[in-house]
Amino acid sequence: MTMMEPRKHGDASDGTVGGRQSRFEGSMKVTGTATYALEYPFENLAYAVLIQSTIPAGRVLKVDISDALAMPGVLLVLTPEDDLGLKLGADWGGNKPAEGPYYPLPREVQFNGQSIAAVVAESREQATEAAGLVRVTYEESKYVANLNDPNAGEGKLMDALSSAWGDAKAALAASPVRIEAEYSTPREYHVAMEPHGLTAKWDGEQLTIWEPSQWSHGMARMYSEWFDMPYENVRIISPFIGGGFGSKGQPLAYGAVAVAAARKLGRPVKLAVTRPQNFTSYGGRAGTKQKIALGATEDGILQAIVHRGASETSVYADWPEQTGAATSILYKVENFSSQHRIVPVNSVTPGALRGPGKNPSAYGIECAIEELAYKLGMDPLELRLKNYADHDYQSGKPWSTRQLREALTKGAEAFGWSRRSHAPRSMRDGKTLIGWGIGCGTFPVIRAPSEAMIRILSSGKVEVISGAIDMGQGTYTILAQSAAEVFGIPVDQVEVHLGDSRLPGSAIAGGSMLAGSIMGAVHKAAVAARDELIGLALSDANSPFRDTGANTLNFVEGRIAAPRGEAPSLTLAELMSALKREEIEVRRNTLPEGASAQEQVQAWTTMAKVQGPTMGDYSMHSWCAHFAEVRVDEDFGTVRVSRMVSAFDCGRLYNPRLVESQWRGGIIMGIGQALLEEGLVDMRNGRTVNNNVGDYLVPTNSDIPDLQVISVGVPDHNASALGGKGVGEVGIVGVAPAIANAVFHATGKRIRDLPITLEKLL
Ligand code: MCN
Ligand code: MOS
Repeated sequence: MTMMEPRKHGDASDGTVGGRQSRFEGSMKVTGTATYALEYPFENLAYAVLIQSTIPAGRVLKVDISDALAMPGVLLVLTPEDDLGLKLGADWGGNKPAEGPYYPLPREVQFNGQSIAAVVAESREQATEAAGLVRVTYEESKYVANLNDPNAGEGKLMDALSSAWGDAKAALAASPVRIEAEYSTPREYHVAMEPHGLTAKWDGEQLTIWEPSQWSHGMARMYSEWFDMPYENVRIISPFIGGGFGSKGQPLAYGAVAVAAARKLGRPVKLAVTRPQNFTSYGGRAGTKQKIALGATEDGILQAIVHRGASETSVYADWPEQTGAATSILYKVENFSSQHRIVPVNSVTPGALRGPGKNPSAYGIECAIEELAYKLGMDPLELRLKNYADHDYQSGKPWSTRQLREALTKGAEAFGWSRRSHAPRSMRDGKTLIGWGIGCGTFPVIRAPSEAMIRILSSGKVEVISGAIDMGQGTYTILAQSAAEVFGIPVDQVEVHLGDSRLPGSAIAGGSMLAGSIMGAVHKAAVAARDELIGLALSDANSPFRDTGANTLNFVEGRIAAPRGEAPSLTLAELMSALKREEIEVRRNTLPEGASAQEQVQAWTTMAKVQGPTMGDYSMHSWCAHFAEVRVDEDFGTVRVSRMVSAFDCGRLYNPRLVESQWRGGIIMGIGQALLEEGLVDMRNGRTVNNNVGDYLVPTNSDIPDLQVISVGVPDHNASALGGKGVGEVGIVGVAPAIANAVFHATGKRIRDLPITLEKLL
């Protein structure tokens, strides 16, 4: 089928790479037959419940557990008194800290909502009841509630995340047109539908953990280090995940507690983190602040960008939410200076949340660029095109591919941008103010080595086997498409097995790096398996192809044939039977030839071999341009997003149906970020006040208008083996500024701190 022919759902070509195959596991999920981590049945299961600190900083002086222990069914109460015998583990990068013990239930309290004790009982109800009877006495100390706390301080300058070229200060001072503004974003949370938790089970020296995971191998490695045991002895099982968005990439303190309790009791232990506890058991997106100054000529040529940003981190670990990440690569600018600081506060260490860094960064620069457009009296689309970056000014490297100009122009055309009238408050529908705004986004192409196994079975089925993760983004489906294409078979003849650290190694489902990485490995393994089969078919005495004189075979429409039809065509099953083969199994990885076993384990279990976007000759990123229309009620200040058009360059799309759904998912989260989401901190005690899905607002169906998404990408073979760039995160990046810019256009009010709520507008 050529590109020009329309594809209907269900076409045979839907099952090849580039086809619109629906998600395989979709029907299992909606009919309830997909088993999630906490749904597996176990005999003799015990239930653990966490107890979290109620002060922001200090020390646990005493934990009185006598009443709890006396409750029926209670098996164990763990407190800071208990040495669980754990060791510190290495970080994501595999960097080992100094040797030392690890206390998942520490005596030192570093934030409100830190796990400090746990109760294990015969039932969850009994454990919960008993947990309420544990009495903790603290010694409180001084704390910093959040970035806005007067005691927060300047923080620490992150040199590695700061960059400069030209002379930004001088160029800014000399610029005839300047704007300067400060933007801020609050703490934001993942709120995945499936809360965190696990079941841990020991069988002698073997540990099995059923836990939702974005990275089965990395998590197995971290658990093995905590429990000081061989990596091979830990198994993470995670075939289905109810959303991760960055929160399920590593084991967390509660995981260590459950595994330790299971070891102590000699029973499997299940620990379900409650929804409120989810808000402090791991970090969401850090609160950020950034000041941006832009200088330009009268006709809108950017002369300088000066950027100073900060994000909050915890008092015990550094997590930078890099506010300058997109600032440095979106526009052509000869004079640039950006610095990022991290400010320790008493919260759980923040973490990766869809589009980390790029997301708040794009919020700042994309609002600032429109502020400049209004100051210049220039169409913000024209200003963006005028300052289009022909190469990466930060690294000095050429773009591998950058269809951002096409995204801007095609997006504008589909949106009807040319019908806009420039002046704020100039478009209305009765009492409703209408505004239009643009926000560009970007996300780097990140790559990691991966491994895959292909098995051709005598039944003619082809199995794809990898420890990679599908948390809803589509890994099962695209891998089946990849193998189906190589073997020329219908996609339902392929079976994909994922989500188990015992299976071949894989990149993390994170940093939008999995699809490109694992597709490369599966493609390589499938081609190698096909080649092995061809070799057998041409040489085996029992093969009908042996005497054809052909030197290869064609795999088309489910049949294998010699190129000039010198022999009858066979199905895979018929050929396997002719060859008297039960199975052909091939394992391949994308590491350099000859990588040692140790290097292989390091590649799957740490970030040591991950490649950033500018490590080669090119600068490689995905790009997008969002066009938002808002309708603002003039009397009440309520904002509705009424329409969005978003155009993307993510290279080649392995499955456009799934990609569109990824993009829409990101855009929906971006709408939430713009209008609803805000982790509220009680300044009196550092507590997250709205720690539930009733009070921490995320968008629902009625908040989401028609979202038109357009692909303007071209295959990028520098970025990945099959030409795709990252998809999963770029969709959220640039949405919030597009909406903030539209709100300004509608109302003439510039809201620089998210979310844009009605009280800020009135
Ligand atoms: N894809 C494609 N063509 C490409 C690239 C990707 O068809 N060129 C499609 C595939 O269906 C692939 C999906 O997009 O499965 C995502 O691919 P990729 O961009 O490589 O991202 P990852 O597989 O690494 O997934 C992680 C990414 C991240 S980092 C977050 S955060 C996020 C996201 O995916 N979390 C998600 N999307 C999510 N979607 C769901 N349903 N749930 C989450 O938690
Ligand atoms: Mo995504 S935030 O990198 O898991």
